[in-house]
Amino acid sequence: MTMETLSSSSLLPDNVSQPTYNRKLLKPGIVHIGLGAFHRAHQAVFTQKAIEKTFGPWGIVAVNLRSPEPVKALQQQEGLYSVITRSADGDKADIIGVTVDWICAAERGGDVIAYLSSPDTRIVTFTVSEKAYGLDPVTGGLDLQHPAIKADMANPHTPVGVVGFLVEGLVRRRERGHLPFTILCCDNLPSNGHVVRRLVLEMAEQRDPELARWITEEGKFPCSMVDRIVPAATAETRQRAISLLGVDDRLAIETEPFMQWIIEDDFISGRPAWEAGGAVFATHVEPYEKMKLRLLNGSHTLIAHLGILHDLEFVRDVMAVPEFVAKVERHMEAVVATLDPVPGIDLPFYRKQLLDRFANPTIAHRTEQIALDTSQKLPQRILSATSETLAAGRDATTFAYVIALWIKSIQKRGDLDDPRGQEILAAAAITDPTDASALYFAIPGLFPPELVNARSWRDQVNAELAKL
Ligand code: CS2
Repeated sequence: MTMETLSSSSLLPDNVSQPTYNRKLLKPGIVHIGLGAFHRAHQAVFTQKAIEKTFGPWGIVAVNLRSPEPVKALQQQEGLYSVITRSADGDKADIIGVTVDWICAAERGGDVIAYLSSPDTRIVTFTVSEKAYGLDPVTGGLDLQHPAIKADMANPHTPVGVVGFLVEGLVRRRERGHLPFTILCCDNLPSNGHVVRRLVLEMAEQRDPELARWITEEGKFPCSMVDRIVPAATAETRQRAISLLGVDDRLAIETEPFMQWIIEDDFISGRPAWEAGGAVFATHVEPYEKMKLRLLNGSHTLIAHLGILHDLEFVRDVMAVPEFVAKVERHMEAVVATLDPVPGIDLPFYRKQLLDRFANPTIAHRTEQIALDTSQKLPQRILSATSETLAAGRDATTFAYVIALWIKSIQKRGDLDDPRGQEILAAAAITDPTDASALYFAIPGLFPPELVNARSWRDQVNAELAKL
């Protein structure tokens, strides 16, 4: 049996579901860039639920920028894969069928541009990770030294990066008299729509100020907050899929039951009924983003480095140590003081729910996975909350503790998977006995100036380091 025959089989066990719509009638309407685990368990699942409720032309064209592997697997499985939801109640698998085409951009960039130019494409979503945007942390604009930005400025018709593809797609649409597509960022960045809008406009301005004016007038970049814990798949995931489905699914992933998507309802040419999957449409998404980035992702960063220091492989292992849970709770307490009220959210309940999600014994979320690219994650998860806490005259020890954990985990491992890894490792190689974190604070743009100048908070970082 293949995924294809499985998806139309009438003999599925109760804990396996298949798409309830006719896949053959599904037309492409969304291009998604970044075919990672997160997209497969989040936007694709919401889109399937939307189509099941209200059928429409919202098939997804899945684009991976560099690696051809997931694209090949999708091709072999005719766009089908399974999402295994794990909880104390047991495992269940949903076969997802909303993906209607698949492209590796590094191999067939022209086909990506053809889709982006088509009036049938009404929305472009993307999950490419923080480091892929070419965002200068100091200016908030384009980092002209970023490899993808450099390449796309030099060769705009054959883009390699996400901003380059968006701009080239918009150029073609304008030439053909089509409206722009709605640009919907699904990465963990604060005000993610505004961030991407600025990057797209800056690149467009370099190409043609008229193009930038057109995008300013016609373009839409709704902000969105995305949430679901989706660990990278392992050999065990694949084995679990075989026992649930009876089929070897190369793209199977496993995740938790919780999923959340808060979206600014600002689309140019319609959208799927994502609310069918529980998405919430809001006028202002920023309060939700801030809450999630600081409480969930900020705690994740704390847990990840704490875990690495204590040789704990998974988030759940850290959460099994009461002393470490107390550190997470202390952190959340300090973070909550930086948040405005979030409409419809009971923050004490949200916090409690997070502790339970982190502790989920069926989810194997590696601390090393979360520790990847920490330099790109600190600003929105830790540093902005630190600056606000200090400005309000409150205690910021927990934030100093997270920085100390990060520094200590780098020193422990001696290597680092991070776009600023070389500079950071150079800082880790020498320790000034009078100011142990000094060289980290000297790395340009890593910490905002108000924290570089916060002498007593930096002393706290050193004090935490000494304790570790
Ligand atoms: C994690 C996130 O890897 C990480 O940095 O903090 O991927 C996290 O699991 C998701 O944002 C949850 O929605």
